[in-house]
Amino acid sequence: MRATTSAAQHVRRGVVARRRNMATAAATAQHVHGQSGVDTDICGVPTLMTNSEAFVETLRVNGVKDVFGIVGSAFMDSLDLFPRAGIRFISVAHEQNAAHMADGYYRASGKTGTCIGQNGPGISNFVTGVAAAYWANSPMVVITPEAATLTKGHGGFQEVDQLPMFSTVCKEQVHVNNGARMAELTGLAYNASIRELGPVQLNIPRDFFYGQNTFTVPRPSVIEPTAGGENALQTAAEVIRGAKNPVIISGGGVVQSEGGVAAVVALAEALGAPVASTYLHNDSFPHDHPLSCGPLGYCGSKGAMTVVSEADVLICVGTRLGPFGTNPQYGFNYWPTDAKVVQVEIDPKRVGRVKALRQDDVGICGDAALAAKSLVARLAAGAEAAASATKAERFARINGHKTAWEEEVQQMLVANQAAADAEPDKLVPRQALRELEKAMPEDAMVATDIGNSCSVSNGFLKFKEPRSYFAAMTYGNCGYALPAVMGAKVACPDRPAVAYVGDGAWGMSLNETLTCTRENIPTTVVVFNNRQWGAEKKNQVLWFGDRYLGVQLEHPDGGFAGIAKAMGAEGVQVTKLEDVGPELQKACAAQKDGKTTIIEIMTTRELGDPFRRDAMKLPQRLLSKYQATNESAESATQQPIDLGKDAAPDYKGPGNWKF
Ligand SMILES: Cc1ncc(C[n+]2csc(CCOP(=O)(O)OP(=O)(O)O)c2C)c(N)n1
Ligand SMILES: [Mg+2]
Repeated sequence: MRATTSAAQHVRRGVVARRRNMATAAATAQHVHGQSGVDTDICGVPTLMTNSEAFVETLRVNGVKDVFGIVGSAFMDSLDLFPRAGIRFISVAHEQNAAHMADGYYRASGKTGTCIGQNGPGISNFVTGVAAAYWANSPMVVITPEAATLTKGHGGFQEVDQLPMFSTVCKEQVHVNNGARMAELTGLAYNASIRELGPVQLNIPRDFFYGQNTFTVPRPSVIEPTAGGENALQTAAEVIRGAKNPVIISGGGVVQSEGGVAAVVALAEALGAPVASTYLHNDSFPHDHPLSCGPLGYCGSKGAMTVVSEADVLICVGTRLGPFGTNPQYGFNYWPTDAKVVQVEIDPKRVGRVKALRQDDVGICGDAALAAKSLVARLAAGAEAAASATKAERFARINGHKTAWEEEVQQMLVANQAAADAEPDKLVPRQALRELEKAMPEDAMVATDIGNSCSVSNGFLKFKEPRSYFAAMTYGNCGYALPAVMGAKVACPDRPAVAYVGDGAWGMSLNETLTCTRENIPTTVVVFNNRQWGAEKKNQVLWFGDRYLGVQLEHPDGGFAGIAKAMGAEGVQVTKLEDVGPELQKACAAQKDGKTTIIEIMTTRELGDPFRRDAMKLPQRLLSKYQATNESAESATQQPIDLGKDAAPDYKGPGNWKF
């Protein structure tokens, strides 16, 4: 009885305080980033609530509309409130994919993604997805209900230490050490995700979802980004002013920052500077802009690499200059060692970290859009840039490099015609990729997986708008693309969502086809079926004497198209080049009717360049029993020995060793 009375008093006090606070709420609403339209009346008002109510209300005022996960008793008391708080719970097939969905959700919308799961196994299942988001710099809150405080350490049901496993893949870890701090610490996690641009863990012992306290839900607070230090910006502007051949490299930070692409376009046009995109950030500059050169890095544009190789000043905006965007490609060490580098990077830990900055280089710790705008203003304020006089001549040279590369790509499309002729019912991967490129709807969001066909697609995916391309970034895990683009589709339901996946990797995510149909997340998946774990087989082709081990795949009759149909989606097997484009367009149009389609493209076993040439060596063994595995040269053909033929055996035991 007494408890009830005091609860009522608290509630009454809460109401009075809330009224008093309304004027303040309106005045500071503009500081709330990305959650326009969210009713934040409750913020700052001490209110008696259950711990679950405090948790859910804090999610709500942080603009959370969608949460990905798998149901579990640990957080059921809060889950029960989601619908009334306007939060959709998207029930998935595997928690790893819930994390990828939260990642894709952010990458498409700019809004922090959220995932939740059951303590123990549900949470350890998150790890791969969170690591991928960490390397994609995607803000998300990973909510990890934990074993109860009074039993933790007893080795009870579903118990695992949940903080160490995320310690290096989250930017910040927030542990709720008392139920009364539920609102404070939940709010802190959302603020941190945006500030740190990455995943933040919110670890909540499951008993803390119960109980009641007077909570003050914090108002979301976001630190305003800045262009960078005054000295660094001015020094950079002078370096750029003196450049004869400036080249811009536009990275993921440009996609992430508000107005980033427009600011880089303005900088490029002011200087007549060509723009290359960093590795797998093909949406960081409009491909149809005359100064666009295409992507750097693995399977990227040699035209862009040639342009970069000729620069005297490289203006690298919104990038940590990771190795896969600067290492040699196509045997071409294109990074100009004597060019001056200006690097704009928002994370102070990553300025000059991967590519060291030298004496004449300039590191700017700032927001990509604001820094680019500041550079444009500083250039306009002083003497004319040296590059202004040579705009036309440089433009002609850039165009020459771009055209030369396009001609080379055209040649590569037919490089293995003999093998293609030997398998007339199979498509050459690059030819299929070109058809897909031509048919891709302009506003599509495309996610790509890890594998050979997906990597080659880097050269065949072009975008006009940012937040359109979600490749599995440097974490490089197979199984990324479908769930990532599903998250993007939830955030942007009116845009076509397309995933490119290899047949091996598809085995890791095809279970989410069930989620697409059940949760009405219409998506199109293009599966490149080459009957092999191709990217890894390429290593065995080049350096291991075509001894195939663990790389050959077989699939059931009816293939993945059949499996898709059994899961309630549309499924189609494509064996003719002329069907590729129309099938993609049909599937994207069908998304408007709520349909998910798996397009299985039957390709030859042809393989593109290897991923890790930088890390591989020809084997030289020491023990006599292994001498037969020594190799002295790369494969002369560079292609699998079963290209255009029946599958070569997987050499798993002495019975079918090659020698
Ligand atoms: C989770 C995970 N496991 C293993 C790997 C190693 N790996 C990289 S590419 C690849 C082969 C991918 O094969 P597939 O999806 O069929 O595409 P393909 O290369 O044949 O085009 C593998 C196994 C990885 N990157 N991620
Ligand atoms: Mg494959």
